[in-house]
Amino acid sequence: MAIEDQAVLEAARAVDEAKKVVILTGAGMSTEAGVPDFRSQNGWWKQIDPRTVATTEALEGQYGLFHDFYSFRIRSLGDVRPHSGHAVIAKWEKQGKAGAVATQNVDGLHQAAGSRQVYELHGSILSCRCHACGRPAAQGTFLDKEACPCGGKLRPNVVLFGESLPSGAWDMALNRIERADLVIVIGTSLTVYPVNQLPYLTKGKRILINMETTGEENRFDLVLLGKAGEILEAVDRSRGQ
Ligand code: BV8
Ligand code: ZN
Repeated sequence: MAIEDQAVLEAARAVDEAKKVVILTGAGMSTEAGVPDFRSQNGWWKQIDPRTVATTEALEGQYGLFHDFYSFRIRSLGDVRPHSGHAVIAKWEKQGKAGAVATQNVDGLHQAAGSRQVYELHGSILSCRCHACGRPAAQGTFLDKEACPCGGKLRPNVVLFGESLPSGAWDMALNRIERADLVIVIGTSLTVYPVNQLPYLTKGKRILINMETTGEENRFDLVLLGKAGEILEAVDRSRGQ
């Protein structure tokens, strides 16, 4: 049996044996649905460094660039649909197997695939608000580059660099990970703090599924290198053996 098949079988057994599974995902979970990630070859970071645009400085000082970056991403989500890997995770939740999904993604694909316990640690691009007064704003109003009635600038409800994470989502994700007996980390370079600390806060088993190595492999019990969708389907097919 090929090594990777052995790893797939081991992962399937770990899922079968686990009572409380938490899934932690990053941008690599969305690329097979057509959403570019941030740091690999054709990721966002290659064209534009989001660390200079996904910031309150850009929002307040370079609104044109900020607005271009986010309106392009909102529009490109238009016909994006979840892929088979999202469907596997939603299925495991329905089977009472996967307890929760903690995601760094802002695209809503886990929810679109049917996952219900989703903690959006970096917020969501699907809704907007006024940066000055906090009043909710329709996505179309943001896309039309209109200002809030108070005169403030509109922005998506994502967590920008330098902003703190939504405390509700963070507390719930932390609580579930601390109590989990299996945490599966999928499609993240583990470079963004503080989410990159979460995998190590579980007493349970840690599995990493990623296209590239992250340098953190030695901190995981099992590492499967490859495409999230394909690996999740293979693990799901191998369950019950
Ligand atoms: C905070 C929302 C404090 C917006 C995002 C210096 C050192 C250490 C830390 C810092 C530092 N300077 C500043 C910091 C803190 C900073 C940080 O970590 N910076 C990094 C860049 C060093 N963090 C923050 O600012 C956070 N806030 O710390 O607040 C605080 C506390 C109290 C009060 C006030 C403040 C906020 C961070 C949130 C930023 N917002 N997103 C938006 O989306 O536009 S981050 C952004 O990066 C996305 O959310 C993205 O998901 C996230 C993480 O990246 P990944 O998901 O890992 O994506 P990436 O492309 O990197 O990796 C994808 C991986 O998948 C790759 O490895 C690839 O190989 C793999 N892959 C690709 N395709 C597939 C695949 N794998 C499998 N299958 C595939 N098909
Ligand atoms: Zn306002």
